Amino acid sequence: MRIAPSLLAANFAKLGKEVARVDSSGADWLHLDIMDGNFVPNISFGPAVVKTLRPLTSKFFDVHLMCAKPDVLLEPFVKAGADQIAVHVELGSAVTALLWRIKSLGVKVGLVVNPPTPIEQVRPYLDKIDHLLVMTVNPGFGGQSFIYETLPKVQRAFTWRQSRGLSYTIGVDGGVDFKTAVDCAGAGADTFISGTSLFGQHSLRGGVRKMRKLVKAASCLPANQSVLPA
Ligand code: S6P
Ligand code: MG
Repeated sequence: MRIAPSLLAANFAKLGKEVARVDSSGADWLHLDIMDGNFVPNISFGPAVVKTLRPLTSKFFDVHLMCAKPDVLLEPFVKAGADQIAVHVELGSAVTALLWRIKSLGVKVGLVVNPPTPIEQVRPYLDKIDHLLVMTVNPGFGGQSFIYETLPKVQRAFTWRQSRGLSYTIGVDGGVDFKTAVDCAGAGADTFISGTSLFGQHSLRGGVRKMRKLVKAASCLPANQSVLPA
């Protein structure tokens, strides 16, 4: 069970303080959204910013690349301190090489699937990844409403993991709040990316604690069983 605040919803005017807030929040990962203005219609930040944040926390840096040409960015993000890098399955024929490259750089390997993309497209890669991220909004902007039609994908990912004896984590990203996180946990998600909802709490620590408690109670996994260490 992992709770991952998404930095995209932080106050960028005081990014260092926001990372310190995450550091003391009890969250497991810090989710970092990288947008290139091409794969998605928005731009966020790059490896230079991540590098400046790395000394501020020992939290697991989960880098979500929403980029049309992520190959040139992999090494810079690893050097900047990424612990995991996730690329989109929508990149098609480039995906196999990207997953191998991420692994060869010594960080965990993530694969992301957008709402309109059939979940079957991730199937050939499941034994090559550490993390599967199901987008629950169309990526590009924080603060969007959760798309409920994506939940069956989480259920399929959960079933495939069990039936094939695999151990990838199953994340959900977009519109994840205290209600939708519970619905995702019931469908099989174990990793909850939340931007607007968590950063909107007066106490980030309180928000993380509340979300963890709710998703634990709704989880598909027995209380004593975790897929991977947090
Ligand atoms: C969605 C965005 C996601 C982010 C986002 C979630 O457009 O690209 O990948 O992780 O920060 O934010 P929120 O506000 O929906 O929880
Ligand atoms: Mg994201």
